[in-house]
Amino acid sequence: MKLKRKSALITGITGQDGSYLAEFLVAKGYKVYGLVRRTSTDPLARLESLYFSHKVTFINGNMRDSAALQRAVEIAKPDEIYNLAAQSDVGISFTCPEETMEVNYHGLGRLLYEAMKVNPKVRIYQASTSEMFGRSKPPQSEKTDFHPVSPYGEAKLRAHLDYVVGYREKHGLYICSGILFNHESPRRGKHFVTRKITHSLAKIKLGLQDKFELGNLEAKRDWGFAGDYIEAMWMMLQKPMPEDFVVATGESHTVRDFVEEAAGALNIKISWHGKGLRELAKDEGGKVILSINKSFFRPEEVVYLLGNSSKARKVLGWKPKVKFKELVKLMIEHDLKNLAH
Ligand code: G4F
Repeated sequence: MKLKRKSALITGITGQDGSYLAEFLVAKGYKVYGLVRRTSTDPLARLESLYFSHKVTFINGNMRDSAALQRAVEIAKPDEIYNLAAQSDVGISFTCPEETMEVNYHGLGRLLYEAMKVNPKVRIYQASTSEMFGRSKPPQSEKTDFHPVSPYGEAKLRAHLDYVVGYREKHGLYICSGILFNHESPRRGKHFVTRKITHSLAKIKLGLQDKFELGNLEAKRDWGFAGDYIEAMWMMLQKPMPEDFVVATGESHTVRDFVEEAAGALNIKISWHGKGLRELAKDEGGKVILSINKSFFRPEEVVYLLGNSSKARKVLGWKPKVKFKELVKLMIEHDLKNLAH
């Protein structure tokens, strides 16, 4: 007897995680549908091979539009939904708090309402985040209290409490939160700090740029590889009962460490000079390649994130494959290769 192919709907398919997840699910034999928001720049840049091979069905729409979400779930008739669409920039959430709440919180409410009408047994993955822990003391696990400090963290926490925990307990919906710590890759947007660093340093190495600017160098993040993390999303939805999981490497580094590792991977020897807003990094010839700009600091900062993912390792059998040094190296190699063309 031929088994029915599973259908998955991915919101946020055009982003870093969405593009890796779409490739992963296509390889597993899923029928994959992706919600695509209209933008003036090419939204499918990360998905070209899937687009031209017609392996994914793209559906126009966005998280603010109930009619579009209704149409998307009616077309996809999903067995699984991965809600990755978000205003995902923490810094921007301080200047656009309403938009952040609208998309990251109310958007999930609209999606659940439409999805449950089409298939009450649908399994839903919600992209929750370590930003919800905010000021909580590290290491952070599923048992740690939430203390978000940004509008982004607050919107994601409300979505987690009202729609993930709330709908699971009150309506018996199969929905899980993946509480993912920072995850990066060559597909990361250049406004996030890791890709900003690798892309800027690769340009400096090739003589295409003189210097770049950063904000807080002392913030600590638990950085993993996005390609590893999307597998955990899928694993969560294969369990008989829905549960929430922290996904992290268990290793934390400062932004400064990331700069040093990336410079090292390019054979740029850097030295630090000065303090605070006047701090600079110079190359071995004494040229300033990095300075601090106050405008990249946030009104409130999450100082230290370090995840304890022992539950995901034990219950899902998940573990990260790419370590910090390897992650930096693969991002640097990608940027160097692309820029050299
Ligand atoms: O790369 P970031 O912008 O990532 P952030 O704020 O940690 O958020 C990312 O990870 C979250 C998971 O914890 C996701 F939920 C979220 O959607 C996003 O993917 O900043 C990392 C750190 C911050 O402490 C920031 O203040 O880098 C610091 N930083 C220093 N200079 C900078 C810069 N961040 C950015 N974006 N640009 C800078 O010039």
